[in-house]
Amino acid sequence: DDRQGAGAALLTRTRPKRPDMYRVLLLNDDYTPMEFVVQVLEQFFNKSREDATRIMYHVHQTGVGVCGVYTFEVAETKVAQVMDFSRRHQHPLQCVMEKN
Ligand code: TYC
Repeated sequence: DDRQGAGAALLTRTRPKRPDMYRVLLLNDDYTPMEFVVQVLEQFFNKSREDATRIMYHVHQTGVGVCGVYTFEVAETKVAQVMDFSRRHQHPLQCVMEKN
């Protein structure tokens, strides 16, 4: 056991536990241009043109699609970046996160 001191023993874990993971999702709408969605997937989710196009069509056809799975803080940041980018371009594109 590598814990040291009462504080460490009582307040912390010896083994780091796997962090909760969150899916970041894009939602379909009738107005955001397909090319803009592909650009979002390339820029914020590091997708290739091919993967970005596949994900965009999946969202277009089913209503929702997974952009990636991240820890809470990273997922939160991605959602905020996409929502800000979409708002600035006056597109209604919605990006949300949900616990895995
Ligand atoms: N449905 C949009 C259109 O026909 C394209 C689109 C795809 C919008 C995915 C949002 O998350 C989205 N222009």
